[in-house]
Amino acid sequence: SLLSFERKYRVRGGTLIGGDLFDFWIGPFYVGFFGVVSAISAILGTALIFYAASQGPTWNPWLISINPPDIAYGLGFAPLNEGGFWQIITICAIVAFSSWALREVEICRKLGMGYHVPIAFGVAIFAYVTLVVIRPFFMGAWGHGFPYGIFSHLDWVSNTGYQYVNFHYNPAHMIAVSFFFVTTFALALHGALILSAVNPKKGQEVKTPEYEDTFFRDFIGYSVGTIGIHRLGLFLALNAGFWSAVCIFIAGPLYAEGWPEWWEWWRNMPIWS
Ligand code: BCL
Ligand code: UQ2
Repeated sequence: SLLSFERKYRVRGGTLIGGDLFDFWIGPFYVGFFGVVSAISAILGTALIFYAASQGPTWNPWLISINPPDIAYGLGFAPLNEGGFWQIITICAIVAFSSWALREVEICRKLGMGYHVPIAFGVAIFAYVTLVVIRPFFMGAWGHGFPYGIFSHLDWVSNTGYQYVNFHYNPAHMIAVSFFFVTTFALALHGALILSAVNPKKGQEVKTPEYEDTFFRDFIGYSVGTIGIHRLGLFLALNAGFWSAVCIFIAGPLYAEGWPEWWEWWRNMPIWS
C-alpha cells in the first residue's frame, strides 16, 4: 500500500520509450517498459537455468553447473545441451541487467535526480560482460566464458588464475584488489563515523556533521567532508569493478604468458639490474 508521503513522488513521465504505456506501479514497484523487459528476461533466464540443470547429472545446488560451449565451437552457436543453454542464458542475463539499469534511469528522470546509481550498476554490468562476451570474443571462443555454477565458477577462477602462473602478479588485478580493500576501509570509517554521531549518551542530542569533521581533524588533521566521503566511496567502488574488468581482459587477449614474468622489464631496469 502507498505510504502518505509516497504519493507526491509518483510522478508521470521521464520514460525513455513507449510514452506512458507502462508508466505505472505495481505495489511499491515502478514497472515501465524496461521493468517488463527485465522481468521477462530474468524469468526466462532463470527458467532456462532450471531446465538446463534438469538435463545435467545433479540437483545438488553446490554442484549444478551450466557450462559454456567447448572451445571447438569457437564463436558459433552450440547445441542446447553442449553450451547452447549457457549462450541463451547469457543473452537473457545481459538483457535483464541492461534493462534493469535503464529502469533505474527512468526512475532517476522521474525524480529529477542524477544518474549515479545506473552508472554505478553499469560498471558492474561491464565487468560481467567483459567476462562472458568481450574477453571470449577476443580469444575466439565462447568457451572462455565462466560456467554458471557455485563450485564450477570457483574452479574456473582458480584454473584461469593458475593458467597465468600467479594471478597476484597481474598489475590490474593488484589495482582492483587494492580498490576493493580501500572501499571496505572507507565504508568502515564512514559507517562507524555516522553511527557514532547518531548514538550519543542517553539524553544528549545527535551530533552534527561539524562533529564528524572535527573528529577526523583532531585524529589525522584532515576531513574529506560529508559530501566528499560519498564521492570518494563511489570513486573507489567503481574503480574496483573497472580494474577487475581490465585485469581479466588483459589476461588472454593482450598477454598470454605468466604474470610473474611480465615484471621482467621492472627487474631489468638499468638502475638496479
Ligand atoms: Mg582474483 C577476479 C580479488 C586471488 C584469479 N579477483 C577478481 C576480481 C577481484 C578479485 C578483483 C573479482 C571481482 C569482480 O570482478 O567484480 N583475487 C581477489 C582477491 C584475491 C584474489 C582479493 C586474494 O587472494 C585475496 N585471484 C586470486 C588468485 C587467482 C585469482 C591469485 C586464482 C588462483 N581473480 C582471478 C581471476 C579473476 C579474478 C581469473 C576474474 O575473472 C575476476 C575478475 O576480475 O573478473 C572481472 C566485478 C563484479 C562482477 C563481475 C559482478 C557483476 C554483477 C552483475 C552485473 C549483476 C548480478 C546480478 C545477480 C545475478 C542477480 C541475482 C538476483 C538475486 C537472486 C535476487
Ligand atoms: C570524513 C567525513 C565523513 C566520513 C569520513 C571521513 C565529515 C561523514 C569517513 C574521513 C575520511 C577520510 C579522511 C578519507 C580517508 C581516505 C581513504 C582513501 C579511505 O572526513 O567528513 O563524513 O564519513
